[in-house]
Amino acid sequence: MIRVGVVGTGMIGQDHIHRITNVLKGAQVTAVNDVDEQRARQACAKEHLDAEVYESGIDLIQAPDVDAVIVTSWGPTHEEFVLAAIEADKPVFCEKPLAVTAEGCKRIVEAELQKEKQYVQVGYMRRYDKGYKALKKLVDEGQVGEPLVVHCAHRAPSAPNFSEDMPLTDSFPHEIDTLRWLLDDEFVSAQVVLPRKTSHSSIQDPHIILLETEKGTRIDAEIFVNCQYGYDIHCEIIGEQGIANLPEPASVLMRKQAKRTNEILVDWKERFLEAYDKEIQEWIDSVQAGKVTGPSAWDGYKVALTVEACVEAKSSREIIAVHKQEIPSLYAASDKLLK
Ligand code: NAD
Ligand code: ISE
Repeated sequence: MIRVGVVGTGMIGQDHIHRITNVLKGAQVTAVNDVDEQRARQACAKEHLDAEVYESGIDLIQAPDVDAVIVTSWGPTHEEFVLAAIEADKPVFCEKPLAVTAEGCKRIVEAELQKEKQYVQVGYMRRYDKGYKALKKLVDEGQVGEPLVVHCAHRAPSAPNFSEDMPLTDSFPHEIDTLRWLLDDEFVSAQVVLPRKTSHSSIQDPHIILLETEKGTRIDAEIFVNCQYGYDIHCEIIGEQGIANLPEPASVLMRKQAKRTNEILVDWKERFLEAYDKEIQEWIDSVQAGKVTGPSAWDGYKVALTVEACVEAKSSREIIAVHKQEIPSLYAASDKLLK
């Protein structure tokens, strides 16, 4: 049984604690920490857990009875905790973002390179979603031919706590990671187009992001985090031979009062429930096997480089190049395994 320590027991931290305790196999949460100690204690009580509550995340990471670490605290704290886990020789699952700057992600990559070992999995769960996996299989088999254009939309009902650039730094990273993986390609440039703003928010919303890849595929993505009507994720790949769409979540089609209706989910936790379960189960299995798989620190770094290009593109209104980086051999091997 893998003894897991969780740093950050907020919304998604509690969710992962719940799934490890009640749904998944092979691990148990034996240690927790949160800057809000009360929240850490409540998270344990909710799951009837007899876990030790640590005063600091670093103490938890260094504790001899913690085998592996989950970091689900606020984004700006991730880098410190991930570096501490690598230093302590412990596998670490870090929710997105790996770090809030590309420089921070690079420091994590360098720490792994120095140890010549991968410790980190980043929480890009869409790679574990059944629909995205089916889409990738189809693309890999060449069923729609070479992908030429991709249309994406990432819509959430409301995001009252978002600051100005968070649709780009907090929501869009999911598309960035998924598209690199789906297309087996890298981004070369980013442009951000700002449409008329919704009156339901004080920040710019929606955004349209245009990305270009090394192979020349063009992507347009609408990120609309106050769309009101639901949590709705779209991805349409236009290939040389045909078009492939991400499947919609299953939902009963109802005919009533002269209308045909389908429900639309409103909560991201529901939309990717199975994907989160699969993601964390595979992480536990990989920890047991002694070889971390899944989205790597390198993937987290590549996402951060693209996010930085998007933020600069938004403020400058120009097309901004995404920094090109050669993949170190440590990551090249595991990258192949994932594809
Ligand atoms: P949250 O605010 O609900 O929870 C974060 C918790 O971290 C809080 O309880 C806070 O007190 C704690 N915390 C902050 N600083 C800390 C520190 N230094 N040490 C220990 N605890 C600390 O936020 P959330 O929605 O759970 O998000 C957490 C992270 O997960 C974010 O990085 C977010 O982007 C990511 N996230 C990912 C997904 C996904 O779909 N993969 C979904 C939601 C959130
Ligand atoms: C949130 O942080 C997530 O990661 C969700 O998966 C995402 O869809 C949402 O837009 C983000 O705010």
